[in-house]
Amino acid sequence: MRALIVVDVQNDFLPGGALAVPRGDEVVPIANRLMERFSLVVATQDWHPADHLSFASQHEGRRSLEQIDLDGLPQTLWPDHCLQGAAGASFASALDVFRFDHVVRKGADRRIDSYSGFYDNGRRRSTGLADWLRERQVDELFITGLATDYCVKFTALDAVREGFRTHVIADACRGIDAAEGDCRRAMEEMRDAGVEILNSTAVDDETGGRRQVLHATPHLRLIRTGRWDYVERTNRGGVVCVVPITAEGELVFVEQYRPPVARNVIELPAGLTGDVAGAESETLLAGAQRELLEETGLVSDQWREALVAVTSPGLTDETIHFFVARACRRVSTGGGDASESILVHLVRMAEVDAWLARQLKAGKQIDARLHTGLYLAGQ
Ligand code: VGL
Ligand code: ZN
Repeated sequence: MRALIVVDVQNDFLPGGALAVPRGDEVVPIANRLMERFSLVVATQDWHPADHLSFASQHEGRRSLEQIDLDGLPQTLWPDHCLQGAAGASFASALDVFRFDHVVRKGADRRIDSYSGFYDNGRRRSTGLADWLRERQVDELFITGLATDYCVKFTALDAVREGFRTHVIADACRGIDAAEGDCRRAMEEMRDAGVEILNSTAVDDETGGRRQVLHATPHLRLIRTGRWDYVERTNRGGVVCVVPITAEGELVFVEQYRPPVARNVIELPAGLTGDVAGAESETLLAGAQRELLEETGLVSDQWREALVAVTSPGLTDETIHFFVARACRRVSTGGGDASESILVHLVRMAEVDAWLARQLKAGKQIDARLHTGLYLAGQ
């Protein structure tokens, strides 16, 4: 799975900004066009407190572009830029920010700068980006943005180190070039580290035509690529499905009315992670635990991530993470949140086939994922 990373395309790095990158504005239309070709887009955002120690203004008698030692690390000094919440830190107004699936803010710790989207400059703290990408099966990254010789370079080098197949899209990047040749040297350094440098036209050719968003709602996008139409979820998390088994060896199913099939459907507890306001960065496991509790009232101490699989690859890019939860025990009534009306069924393993046959006879539908769960429960 591939993802596009748009690095620091923020007002302060555009012509007229506090730390203007020459012709930085030229990457905006290219980034917009590239974003149409990726189903996963991550943006990084330089996000400094007003007293950040990379600012020359914080060091008596120092000027921008001078080098100092900061906490044992070499640090280039910069004009004040990308102050948290200020207009200079906002993404370029012409950038299609609605296409971002995830935003990584960096440089918030005043004592250390953070050029890379993955780690601060001392590799003391991770931003969680590598894990976020791996959780979504991403193994290949395409990087664009500003500035070639700083944040693009450090992001690309860390991407290689984290094991991603990494490409930098040269015509979709611009650099500062404080010293003549900085950008050229940055490109060489990236190439020597194993980064593939290419042009956006090569990405266009490879991805076989643009992704047209035919329609978008808060939850779904209808996409056309070439002659194929399909559906994507807009949510930033993942989809989780739980195979719950009680201490007594019963499987736990849920039943609810599903409008698309106009039937009650027997399913496994499932849901989206990161769809709760205030918990957007919830992990997949935490999301699975929350869904199980909300829908069934059960908890478990024995979780295993059992399978990652696509569900209907002609229809959607949806990928589901299956978790098996053993020795589940009841702590509340379940039944879903206020908007849901969910029945919970506990069925002995040996009786599942006969029980499902009765449900079908009674006019209910059975979710195919349930059968995947039965297989995983037997493993
Ligand atoms: C950057 C210098 C300071 C960048 C950020 O985005 O390349 N450069 N802060
Ligand atoms: Zn900065």
